Amino acid sequence: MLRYALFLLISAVLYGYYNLYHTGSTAWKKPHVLFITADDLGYSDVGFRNKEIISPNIDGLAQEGVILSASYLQPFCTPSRAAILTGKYPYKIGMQLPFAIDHKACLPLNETLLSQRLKKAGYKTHALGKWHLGFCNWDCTPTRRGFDTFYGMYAAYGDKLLHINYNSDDSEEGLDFRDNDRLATEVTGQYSTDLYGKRAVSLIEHHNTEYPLFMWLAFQNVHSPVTVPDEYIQMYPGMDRDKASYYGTVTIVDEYMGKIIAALKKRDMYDNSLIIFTSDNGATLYSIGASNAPFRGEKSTVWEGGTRGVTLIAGTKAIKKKGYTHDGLFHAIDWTPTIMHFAQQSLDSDTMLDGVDQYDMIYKGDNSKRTEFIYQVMPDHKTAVRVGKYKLVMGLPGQKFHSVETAKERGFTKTMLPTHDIYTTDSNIMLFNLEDDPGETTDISERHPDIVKKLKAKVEAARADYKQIDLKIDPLAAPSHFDGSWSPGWC
Ligand SMILES: [Ca+2]
Repeated sequence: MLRYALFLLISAVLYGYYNLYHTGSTAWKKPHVLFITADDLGYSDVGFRNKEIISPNIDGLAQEGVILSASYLQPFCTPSRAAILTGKYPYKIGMQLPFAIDHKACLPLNETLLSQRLKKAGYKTHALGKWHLGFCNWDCTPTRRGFDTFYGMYAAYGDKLLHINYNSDDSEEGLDFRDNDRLATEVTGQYSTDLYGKRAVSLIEHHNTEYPLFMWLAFQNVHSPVTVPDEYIQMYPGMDRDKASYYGTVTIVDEYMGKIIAALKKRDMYDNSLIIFTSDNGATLYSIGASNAPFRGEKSTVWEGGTRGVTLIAGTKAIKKKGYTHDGLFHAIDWTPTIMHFAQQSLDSDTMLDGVDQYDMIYKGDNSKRTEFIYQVMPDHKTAVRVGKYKLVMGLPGQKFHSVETAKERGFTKTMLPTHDIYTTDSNIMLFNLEDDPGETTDISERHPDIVKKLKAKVEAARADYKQIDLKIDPLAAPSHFDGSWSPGWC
């Protein structure tokens, strides 16, 4: 009897604790959410996968958090960002293709972004780094899309010191860097990762801890051009300079990860933070040293190497089971519902998202709720779907950025290419068993016509929903219309 009473007492205490912890009672504050992306970072381009790379802070986070080994993104920057921030498949909202700087295009304004949802939930919201979701109209820009502040560039890439970018025909150049809406001419000559990292630390130092923080920090590194201050190249003595430069672009990001963690600790915010670190697509193998091993392919392709990301998530209080690798399926579109759950917010009942709430997967290591997903859908090529262990690829998996011969000329060795040549034939349909063959070496479509038929039906259903917003280059975007800068106001 006494034992039963004790059991009841413990149960009551645990239940109370659970409620306190999870149901948004005033005693449990909403976690700060830091969503940090490294642009074009390859699956193996972190220290915990490649011992040559110096990234102790990222490795430390991975060690104390959860590594998601089957975290999928999109083959390019724009659709990945759209997927994360909307919780919807980019092919359904016209966002499957990357934006050029002078494309008259914008992430559709009728979509509600994660930043808008979190702001409504009481978060202070900040966007730093690369936006790349359109800026032709002020309404497209981050400070009109749920972010209290913005510090960074509107377009895809640019010189990391001068912050200038060129229009599509290379006829004009202009500064692309804003501090909120203001053109930030004072940043010229300062390296972008330093700028973003320092601003991130400053925002944490000045954050009013009465409120939860949402920081969207999209580093420009390790995207090309592969430039980095010399001291980071010197950290890899004796190494080929191109390779050391690439590794250096990772190491400087890691250094700021350390500074951000230190700043959170100093403000007593760390234990109540959820830190997500992820790539946005696979590495481009043009960068010497970049690797998506053990996967095939690269950025822009629907091979695993183009779509499977380095992803980890850490949180002292927010995550119960940690210090391990979860191999369940996770997709970029799952972040919105998952983060909203961590933020103790229910989504409006009329919110139709493609993403699933993976809170239990992240929080306590449950199985993934996801058993299938669409990699990407295009009308006639670069299309793939995964159901369980099977992946069906339809059409050419990706465009050719360069030939194998060019790769060799640029010093690629066979080992730098992820176990196979990065290209394939133009076979229309390929089927892979990713459990037995994660490197996608062997097409088994002829052996399994029934599985091909089932997966093909899923692709066809998805293709029926495919739409793409018109990507038209508009000469009105040119910097000569805006005092030499890239600026909103031309659509
Ligand atoms: Ca990218």
